[in-house]
Amino acid sequence: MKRALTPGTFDPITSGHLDVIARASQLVDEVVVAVADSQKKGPLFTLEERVELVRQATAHLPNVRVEPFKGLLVDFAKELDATVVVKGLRAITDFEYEFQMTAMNYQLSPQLETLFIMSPPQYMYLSSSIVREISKMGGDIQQFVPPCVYEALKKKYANLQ
Ligand code: COD
Repeated sequence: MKRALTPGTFDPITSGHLDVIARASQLVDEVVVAVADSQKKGPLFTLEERVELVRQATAHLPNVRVEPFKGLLVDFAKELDATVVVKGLRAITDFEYEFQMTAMNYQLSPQLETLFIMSPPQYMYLSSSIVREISKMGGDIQQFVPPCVYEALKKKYANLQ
């Protein structure tokens, strides 16, 4: 069985993330969406909330499951017997950061392959941080996120006001 990890912070999951996960699920037997703790990023949603939103957003994809993780991605891949990491690549600004992480992961675990799926044009500039900002300022983010995230963001910012 070929198992891939699609890791991220998913704070929150966007349509761009979902596109990568769905396309990865066509390539392997099973995709595990690995939701990182990412405490140093000071996420808006808790780890449990992010996992739950990813679960709801990917419920229609039968070979996708969602797991939280803390610690190194390479260790989590070993634990789950995953041999591939699939990530999304947006416009050029992503490249240096992704390149650095891929190079370090390769040093730590050469047998773990990293594949990149290029973002389609409509999601090329979409990020969780932009979605959070637009939502916080009352803008319409419906076209950028799954419905569960739209509702969760509305609720989160209403509670924070
Ligand atoms: N279109 C396509 N892809 C997208 C889009 C989009 N619109 N938005 C995001 N993506 C891709 C990103 O390029 C990334 O590959 C992935 O989705 C996740 O994005 P984020 O922003 O949710 O997550 P990040 O970048 O914060 O995730 C970083 C990790 C959690 C993967 C990384 O920090 C990690 O592996 N942490 C674990 C600790 C570890 O092993 N550290 C050492 C790394 S060398």
